[in-house]
Amino acid sequence: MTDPITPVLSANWADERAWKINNYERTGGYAALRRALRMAPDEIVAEVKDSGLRGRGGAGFPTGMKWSFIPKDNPNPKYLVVNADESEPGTCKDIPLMMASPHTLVEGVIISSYAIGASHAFIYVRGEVLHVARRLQQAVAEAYSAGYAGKNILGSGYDLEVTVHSGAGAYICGEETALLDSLEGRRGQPRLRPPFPAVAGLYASPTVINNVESIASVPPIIANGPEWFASMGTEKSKGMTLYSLSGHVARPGQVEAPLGITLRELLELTGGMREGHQLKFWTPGGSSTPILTDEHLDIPLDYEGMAGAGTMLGTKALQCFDETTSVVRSTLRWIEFYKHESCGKCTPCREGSWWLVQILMRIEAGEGREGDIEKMLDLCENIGGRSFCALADGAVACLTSAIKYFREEFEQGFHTPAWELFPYERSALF
Ligand code: L3W
Repeated sequence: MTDPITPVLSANWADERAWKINNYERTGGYAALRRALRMAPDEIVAEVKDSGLRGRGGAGFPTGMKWSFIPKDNPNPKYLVVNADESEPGTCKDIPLMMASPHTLVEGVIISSYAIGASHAFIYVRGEVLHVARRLQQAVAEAYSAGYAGKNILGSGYDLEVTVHSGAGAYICGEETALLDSLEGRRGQPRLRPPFPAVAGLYASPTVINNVESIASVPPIIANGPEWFASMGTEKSKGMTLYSLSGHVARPGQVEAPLGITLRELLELTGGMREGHQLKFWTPGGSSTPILTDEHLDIPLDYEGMAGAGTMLGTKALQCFDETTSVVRSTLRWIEFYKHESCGKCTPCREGSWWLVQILMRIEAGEGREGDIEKMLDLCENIGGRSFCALADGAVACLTSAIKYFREEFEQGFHTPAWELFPYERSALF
């Protein structure tokens, strides 16, 4: 049994050549695929279900259950789509994974496609990260040459095409249905769900869309068995996972640890906050998840623990801010991001995020007006839950939670600019 802190996904990241197929094979790579091809597809789905793996892209939906939604009697081709459009602020786990060990993902793609009966798999990579797309293309080409992809994979009779597709740099295309529109050659905008992609996805055919980390978790599950994976983590949040640690911490970067670890424990493992400073607030899953404070340091980083604290585990992007940070300015920066990235399809998100930026800008400048906080909260109520996709919910989550914990800082913005209250930040800016 693996020690709960022994890395799984990042096990070979220290090897600078781990991305070459022969190095990956040397450390047991593609053994899981060989095992999988001897199994019936349904057995693989059952193993993934039994492992308790939940989607690592933000929502935590059970992966095996999602796979089992693919209708068996639908005559259309089935597709697997990997969401590699990592763009959530603070989130930096899939890109390092694909750079360090692209074959972990490629092997996961082939096993997962076989399990759901897909004939074609697409890896949709964020447009800005050309180096990642190149690395994946090379890995996919190596997999074809080795007989792991293409026709009659390892003599099994199973055929699979794998395509790496680069996006054009829009955050919204990380939303699964906007991603499908983009992949089909259209402007990426969310579709109404249901139907969910599992029933009508790419080209209106049954499609499984999973995050990079979810698919990369499949080979170790098939190699070591579902009980091994389920032995790590907590009762309902199983396995090891990648956390992105950033902000005012001593050692930012990716940390692999079990679900259910606390931020206090993670900070102890990684050297804590930068010297002489204390944690003020943090995000559990990037800026789309409500912020937390130092009161929440001991809450388990799992789906249940974070829901109990009124937030979401999300992408596990732990952005930590110390006492030198203006919460007003951070919130403004985040909402400017959502305003910029709103696809414009839904009025509450498109217009509401613009209005929030206007009000936050004056509060940041110390020119807030009486009633501005109530106005923002009212706007948030009319944005969240009133759009096609979760971008709108994400846009307001940071603001409502910031007001909940730091209302007085917003009120100070009625008379004092944030740069006077937090002079350190000003010197950092200019
Ligand atoms: C079939 C049903 N399938 C649900 C599937 C659904 C999807 C998955 C989860 O948002 C979150 C969001 C961001 N039949 C189904 C079904 N499904 N019911 O399950 O669905 P859902 O709607 O719960 O979430 P979502 O729309 O996938 C994801 C949060 O993640 N987030 C942002 C992440 C950003 C990135 C990025 O940068 N690329 O990942 C951060 O926390 O706010 O709440 O597959 O089809 N009955």
